[in-house]
Amino acid sequence: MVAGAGVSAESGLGTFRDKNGSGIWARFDPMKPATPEAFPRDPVEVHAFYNARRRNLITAAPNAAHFALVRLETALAKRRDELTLVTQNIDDLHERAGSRQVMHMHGELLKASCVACETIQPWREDLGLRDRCPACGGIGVLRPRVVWFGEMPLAMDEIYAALRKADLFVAIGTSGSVYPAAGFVSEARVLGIRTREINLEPSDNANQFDHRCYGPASEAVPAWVDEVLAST
Ligand code: BJW
Repeated sequence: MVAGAGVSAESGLGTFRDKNGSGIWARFDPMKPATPEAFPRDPVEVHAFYNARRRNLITAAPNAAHFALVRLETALAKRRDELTLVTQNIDDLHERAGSRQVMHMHGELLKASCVACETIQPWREDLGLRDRCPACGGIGVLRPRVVWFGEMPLAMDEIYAALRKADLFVAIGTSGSVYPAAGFVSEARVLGIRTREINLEPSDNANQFDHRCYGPASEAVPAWVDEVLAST
């Protein structure tokens, strides 16, 4: 399963390609800071963008979609089956809902990485140019532990290994516009795996899915989980 920003939208975290122009998304073009070139050019703005999102995340709460996926993971584990939950989201709402195994392919907002010594550490405060890396002591060398365009997403070997073993691939709340996640559905099809999209509206690659259901994640995900658990 691959999750996207739509899963956390009803927790108030916003999505990347929304056009409603509210909250932090009205103050920043969310795509501009998401490049490794933007950071050295304007670290103050990039830090401000992620600091605002980190503060928002800390006060947010998981929604019914996150909790339904915990229910699915737990039920599958009881019958020695497995849910591989890959998220493009950098929030920790799946973990806070109780998911035990989450692969964050685009990183985690509540971690910082050091560009000098490459140490990764938990980070819940605002991050800025005066912060010192607790590992190497360097100042101004910390960046959010997130994957920007042109950088290699995380855990790709594990993700492709899980995909090869899967009997169902589900994409939830993702626009299907950012690779490599957007390509998982075509890879699943080549492997003969059934595919399902759950979204508010058809994604960019909706026509590649065998099954599609549309509605807010807080309703559509619990309904689908009920369906899966009733049929097994
Ligand atoms: C709801 C809802 C509700 C709303 N209920 N649903 C072709 C092939 C392969 C790669 C490329 C390619 N062309 C270009 C590339 C490279 C590039 C790319 O994909 N660019 C595209 C713009 C085309 N990809 C990369 O660079 C990636 N790296 C890579 O490919 O490495 C290989 C490599 C390395 C080095 C050199 C060369 C190659 C890295 C991608 C990193 C993406 N990073 C970001 C920022 C992360 C940090 C942060 O959060 O700030 O990740 S960008 C942003 O987009 C973020 C997201 O995780 C990602 C995906 O967005 P998502 O989750 O789909 O959100 P939205 O907003 O797009 O969609 C929300 C959806 O929810 C919508 O469908 C709504 O309908 C729905 N929704 N409310 C249910 N209530």
